[in-house]
Amino acid sequence: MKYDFPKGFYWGAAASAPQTEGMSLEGGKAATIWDYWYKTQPERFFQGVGPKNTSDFYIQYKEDIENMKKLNFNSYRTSISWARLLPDGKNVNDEAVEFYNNMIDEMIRNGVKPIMNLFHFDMPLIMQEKGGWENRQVVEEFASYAKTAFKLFGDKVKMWTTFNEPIVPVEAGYLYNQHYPCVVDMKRAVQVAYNTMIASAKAVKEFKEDNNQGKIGIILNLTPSYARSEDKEDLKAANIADLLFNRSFLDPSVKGEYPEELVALIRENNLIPEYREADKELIRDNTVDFLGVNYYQPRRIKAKNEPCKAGETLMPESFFDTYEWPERRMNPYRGWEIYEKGIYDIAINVRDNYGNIPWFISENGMGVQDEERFIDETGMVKDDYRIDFIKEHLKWLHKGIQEGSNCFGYHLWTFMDNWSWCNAYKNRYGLFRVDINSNYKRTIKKSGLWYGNVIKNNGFED
Ligand code: BGP
Repeated sequence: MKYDFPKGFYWGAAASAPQTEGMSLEGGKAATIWDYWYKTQPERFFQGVGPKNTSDFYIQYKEDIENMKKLNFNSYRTSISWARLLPDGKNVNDEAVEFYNNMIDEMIRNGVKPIMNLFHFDMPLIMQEKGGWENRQVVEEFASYAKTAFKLFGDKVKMWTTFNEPIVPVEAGYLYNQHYPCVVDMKRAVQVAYNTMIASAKAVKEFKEDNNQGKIGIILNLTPSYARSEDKEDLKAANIADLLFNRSFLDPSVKGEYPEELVALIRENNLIPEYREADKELIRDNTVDFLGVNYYQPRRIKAKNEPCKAGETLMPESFFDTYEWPERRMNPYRGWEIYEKGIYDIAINVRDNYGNIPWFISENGMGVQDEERFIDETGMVKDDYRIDFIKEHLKWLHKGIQEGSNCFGYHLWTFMDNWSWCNAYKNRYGLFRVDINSNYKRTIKKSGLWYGNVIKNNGFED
């Protein structure tokens, strides 16, 4: 069967500044929470590898963009580093402006449309010292950073996104002790989520006021919640997980309001954050033009075996249990379930419940450990598993598009192996292998050649 994608489909890959640029304390850049956390607790990072050099994109971006062109990319998403652009929070760093201008120009010259994101988990340390997203002042600082970025690069960049996976700093930083500041407190987590949403709406407002000709969106990791059974209690539990992890950003970003059920849940549990009266209007009037969806895995949910005990610390899992679907297939390295149909379910959900807003897959990919095992005699990683992974997801995406979902692109995570937060270089995701022990040398993988052909043909046969 032939899988043809719509004309003008956006093909490419995604990355972020902190995971690829390197030069994390050079070029005038100030520290982020990652630089600070690594300095204070290097043992939290796989094999002690920190954010300092990451994948050397700051130096090698020209060759990288040429490689993108060789694979026929027509688009690429990365982010601007807030701490690089405004190291003291106020004054523009000229070196950063030069770097981002050069990078953007290089992309455009090579026919690769830049999609520029403003925040990818990389809170500047000086902002975290003020309380990070818990402090409303930081929301204002973010809006002014967004405005600066639009002014500086808006003539060339026509597609912007406010946040990548804004729920992740909430979960990882304020619930599950996975990212700095390693707080475990649901009340504070809700405040962080709420203020982040306000920050996104304010950035959209700045963008629109700037009379910018481009489009602005947000990138959300949507993890469909599948209930164990049709039993009322299982369905209720799955709905709560969906409200907390998906709809908490999806609804206000696209529909301009929080789901009533979510507000009720938050209220019943005394978690209402501090807010301002004008916020409602701000969210209502500043919805996004398009949506980026990162899809990696579903969530399998069942009703709680035992109800929470009084006095127990409140967590999302106070409302549901997760379970292992007996038929699941796993990516054992990352510990994530592989469920390709999830991408189709998202496509249909966006079509039916979110006004069929233009959207694209902004991340999807497979992280594999010890990929050197698969290097052949020519030095190429033979990553057939990655080709299969992409292919199977694309088939389901294709079906969603055939059925009318307004999806305009597919971006793989990621173009070249990059630094994955606490996992550092444990799991590799790239179309290019990066040798971190040898000047970050890039070598194309089998999946890179395959993907380049898919793009050339705007689809594939299988
Ligand atoms: C997403 C992030 C990316 C990237 C990816 C892979 O959640 O937006 O930054 O890291 O996941 O996940 P990981 O690096 O945790 O393996």
